[in-house]
Amino acid sequence: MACKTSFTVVAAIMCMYVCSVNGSAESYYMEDYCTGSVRQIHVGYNGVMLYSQRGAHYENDINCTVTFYTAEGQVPMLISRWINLENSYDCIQLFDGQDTSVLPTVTQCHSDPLRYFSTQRYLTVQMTTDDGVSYDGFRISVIVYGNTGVEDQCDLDAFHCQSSHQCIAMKKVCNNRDDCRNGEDEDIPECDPVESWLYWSGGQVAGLIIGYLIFLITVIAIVVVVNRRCKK
Ligand SMILES: [Ca+2]
Ligand SMILES: [Ca+2]
Repeated sequence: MACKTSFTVVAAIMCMYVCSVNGSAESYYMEDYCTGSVRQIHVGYNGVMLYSQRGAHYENDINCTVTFYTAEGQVPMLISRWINLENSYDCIQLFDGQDTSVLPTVTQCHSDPLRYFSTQRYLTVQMTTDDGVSYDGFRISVIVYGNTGVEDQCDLDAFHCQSSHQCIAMKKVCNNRDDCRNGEDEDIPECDPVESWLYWSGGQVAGLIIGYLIFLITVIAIVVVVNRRCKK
């Protein structure tokens, strides 16, 4: 019976790992949206990741635009994980709408953290660069929030707990403690431990491969130990 229980636990851990990887946010790259026509990406429960490019540095002389949209009654929220742009020359612009026909709500040509709630279900992101000097760009999370017409009163370096209208420091997001009254700061895709681990491991593909290898070795070691004990 003990052996059966042990194998069930191993199987459950495997399932949890695979499910958590499959359930993490999908990745998109600004460099795929530079051909002129605005493209739209649906933001579902898991949120999405937006990178400037796949390689080490973004291209010069680009003008790329992508629009995120949510279901009715929800708004996209954008949080930068890191930004590295050539100061004053390479820029991100945010348009509160489904294209760039409205005036940009945010124009950022530097590497400060970026956080923005749209006021309705569309949010358009544009990246433009000049003809010289490129850095490593950005990684931005786009997640779904519940209500339209959000008035975000928090500072740029704070996290808005939407249901309780609290502002908490960004360092309290994903720290395994509920700092928002309803725990929203621990309930966003960024808090997924696998996702965070991949980020800190320094590269998505490398992180994914190393993560799977470590996981497989761990499972094999557990199976071997359990097997030996069962034979005794
Ligand atoms: Ca540049
Ligand atoms: Ca927290």
